[in-house]
Amino acid sequence: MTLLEELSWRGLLQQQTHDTLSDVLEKGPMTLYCGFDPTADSLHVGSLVPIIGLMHFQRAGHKPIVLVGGGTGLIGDPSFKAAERSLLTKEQVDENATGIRAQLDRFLDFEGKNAAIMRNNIDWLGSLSFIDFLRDVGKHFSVNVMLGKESVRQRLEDRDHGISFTEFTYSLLQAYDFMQLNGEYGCQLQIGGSDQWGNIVAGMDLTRRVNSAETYGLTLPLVTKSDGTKFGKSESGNIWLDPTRTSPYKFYQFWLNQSDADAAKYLKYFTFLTQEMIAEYETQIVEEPHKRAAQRRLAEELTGMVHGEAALENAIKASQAMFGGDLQGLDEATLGDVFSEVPSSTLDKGILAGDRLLLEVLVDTGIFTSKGEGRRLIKNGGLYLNSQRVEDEAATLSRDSLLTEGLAVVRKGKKNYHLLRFQ
Ligand code: 545
Repeated sequence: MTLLEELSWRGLLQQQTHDTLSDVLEKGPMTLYCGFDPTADSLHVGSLVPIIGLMHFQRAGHKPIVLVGGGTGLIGDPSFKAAERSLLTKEQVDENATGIRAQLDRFLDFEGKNAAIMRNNIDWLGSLSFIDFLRDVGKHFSVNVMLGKESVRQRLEDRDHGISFTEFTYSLLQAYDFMQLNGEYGCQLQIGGSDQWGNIVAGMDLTRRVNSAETYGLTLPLVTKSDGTKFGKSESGNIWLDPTRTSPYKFYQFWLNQSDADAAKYLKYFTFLTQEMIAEYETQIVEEPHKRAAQRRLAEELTGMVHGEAALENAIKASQAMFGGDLQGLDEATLGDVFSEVPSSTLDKGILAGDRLLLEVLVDTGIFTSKGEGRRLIKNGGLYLNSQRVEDEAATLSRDSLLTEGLAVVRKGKKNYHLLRFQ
């Protein structure tokens, strides 16, 4: 199967500028690029599609360039954006660029025969002179054509949400990058989400005019959800790749919670599983949907790829915690995450001196309405402290009752959790 056939069955091929692109790609290694503007200090799950696109190209022997938009990020891409954005400070863009550089670094191989390259466009855009830019670049662009671009149509029609000269010029900068990378590395292809079509074509035009070189463009789909809500968000906001913003547990849960209608599509988009394996998951979604095998695999592949194996193990363990799984070894942050919606009580650490009956403390915190209720539950084997069954109604509370530095988890029966926080 050719690379583009592979991208096509996965649903990753939105548009291409030339039907001959596949033939050219099959003839030999091509250098290609995709750009990421540092508009935040972390990438989110939406950025994964083009990243995985670059990975497919690299696996097929082509040479990917990851471009961090330290220059373009100072301007802001207006493509399909409803309103003008406020400028970020130079310090902010710089800081963000450092963050996303480190993230992008993990997905591609920067060594070997077709080693990936990472560049920042501030290196060439930062020193452009305005007069030279207007003479050497601007002259090649027709404002008439630019006014006809779908990506800025809304902004031109709606005076209340107009577009500044600054944002309107954005696509010239992205075009300049393609020309630059074509000159410096012989880069012949730019890929991006479908919102990038106009910018990609602008770069091809400029590269043809200035470098007399033929280049190509390819777009990938923007990820949608079958229920029409926005992909990449949970109740608590964006799903980021940065583990301090979205914990690996939350990240794992995000994928685990995808609907049956989306699970197979996302396995094709986001994993490298073969067509046969995904077909098996498709069958399982129909025949045994309650097992959620496809979602589980999706969550495992993505959490492993983005956060590594250790974080994946931890996320799986944390995901079992709510269902009676072992709690030992989970750190306080993860436990806080897992039990974020469970009632909790805050107690003084002094209470851990060793002479207070657990039973009494649980009555004081309202977990039991009476000692009698507590005794009955212990007799029936239904009280758990940190996933250990409490056998003795005379058990006292001590430092050993803690699961972590300041947490203990009480479980009544199968599913009734209560968190004890010690301060
Ligand atoms: C800049 C200079 C270039 C080539 C491309 C660019 C960036 C491009 C753009 N891309 C988007 C983006 O989002 C912010 C990233 C998260 C911090 O704005 N003008 O930078 C997204 N891109 C990935 C996909 C995209 C696109 O990074 O192309 O379509 C999302 O799927 O929106 O020379």
